[in-house]
Amino acid sequence: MFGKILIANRGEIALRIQRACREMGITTVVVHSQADTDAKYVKLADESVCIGPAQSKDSYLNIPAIISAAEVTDAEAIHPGYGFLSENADFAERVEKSGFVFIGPRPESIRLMGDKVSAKQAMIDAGVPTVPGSPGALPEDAREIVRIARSIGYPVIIKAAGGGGGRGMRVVNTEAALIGAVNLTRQEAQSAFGNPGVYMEKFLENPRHIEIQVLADQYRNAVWLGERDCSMQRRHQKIIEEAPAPGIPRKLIERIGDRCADACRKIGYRGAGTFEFLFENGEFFFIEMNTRLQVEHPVTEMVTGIDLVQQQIRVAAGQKLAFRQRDINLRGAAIECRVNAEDPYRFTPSPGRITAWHAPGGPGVRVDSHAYSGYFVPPHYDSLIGKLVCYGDTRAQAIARMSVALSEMVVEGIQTNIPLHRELMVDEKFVQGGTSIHYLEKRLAARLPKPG
Ligand code: MV4
Repeated sequence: MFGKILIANRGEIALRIQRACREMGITTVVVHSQADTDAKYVKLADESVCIGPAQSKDSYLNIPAIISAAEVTDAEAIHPGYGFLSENADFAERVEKSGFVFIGPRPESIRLMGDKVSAKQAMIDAGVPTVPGSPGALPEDAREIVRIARSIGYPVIIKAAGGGGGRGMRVVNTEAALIGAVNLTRQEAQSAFGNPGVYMEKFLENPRHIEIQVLADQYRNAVWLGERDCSMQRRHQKIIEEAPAPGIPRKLIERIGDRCADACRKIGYRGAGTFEFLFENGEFFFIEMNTRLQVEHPVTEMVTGIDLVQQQIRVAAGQKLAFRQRDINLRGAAIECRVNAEDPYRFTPSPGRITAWHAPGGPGVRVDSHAYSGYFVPPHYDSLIGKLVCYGDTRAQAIARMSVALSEMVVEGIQTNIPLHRELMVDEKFVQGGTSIHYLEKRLAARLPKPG
């Protein structure tokens, strides 16, 4: 096992990784920007290294500075967390070429999944169901593109091979609009991702977003750890996630989970990963695979009892998975509310000093946050300041615990989206479960503006 790990991230996930390391007796080095120097989680680490100014490109995305920090502190491995460099295959490669272990998949796996066309082909080859669409990237020839769209049937969606997470996509409803849309998406893809490749899929109008968590070691052992429903989102930003996904028959989930674990074995995947699916009319359709730890990993931890960060570290150190699929028991229900420093009505960021912070507690309540009374939320990064995660024997109990937790929680000095979460915990459709990816935006549009 490693003696020392460098954490190449910030905020709640830097603290989450630090906790996992301490529990395992591993020393931690945290790298930080000038904006994060005084944060308590930075002081709490065994060592810290300032790697540059506040702007992410000069610090958390500064590959040479991070590798130098690992060299001067004698770290053995680097955990990238989520966001920043976590899905950068070149970073993973440079980490390994410099003699450190990258706590994540092999660079080739990151690259395979980073190109959404090759990712989809890999899933087709592995027997994972995908959205009906073009065989690979679209050709240049306009007549050929028209023919493909006719065979799929309108509406279709054009997606950039280099995109993902909602970037670089365009819905097309009619043949008249097709070629213009393809050309525009190509141009945007070229300038945003340096890759003009685009592909076409049937556009699913009202799906849910369901994802499967997987974990694999380097010896082709792979398991799936249940699903998460991440349909409650706004502009591709998830705000509530839960496990299990309400109302989906276990048999269907088990079938898709087994396909995902098979796919991991087939491609020689190592580490934690997430298969993203759209779920509509009782069917799963693969869209993308994320090759990192995700923000919402705690809901999976709560229903499986498995510490995903510790497992990532173990498999990165070359250990074999200590359990098989039959050892994994999914129990109860868990819900996560992302607490963001933002205006709960206009969604504009609300950085600044937190003057009062009271975190809730009690049975089945977990708070993953680096915030505290007196903490300054810097304006340079993501607005996530914490995650409130509640577990119950049933979904109803998890919701009840979340409602109580939200009622106890106090954050003063900045605005947060806690009022929105309080509303959603008593929302009839949320309580019923199974809403689509469009539900939150529709509900927000119908919401009365803040009084005053
Ligand atoms: C789709 C889709 C409908 N049909 N693909 C958006 C994020 C990216 N991961 C894929 N996305 C979508 N792909 C087909 N064929 C609808 C979306 C989509 C979406 C997906 C998941 C969660 C939220 C979403 C919000 C809008 C659109």
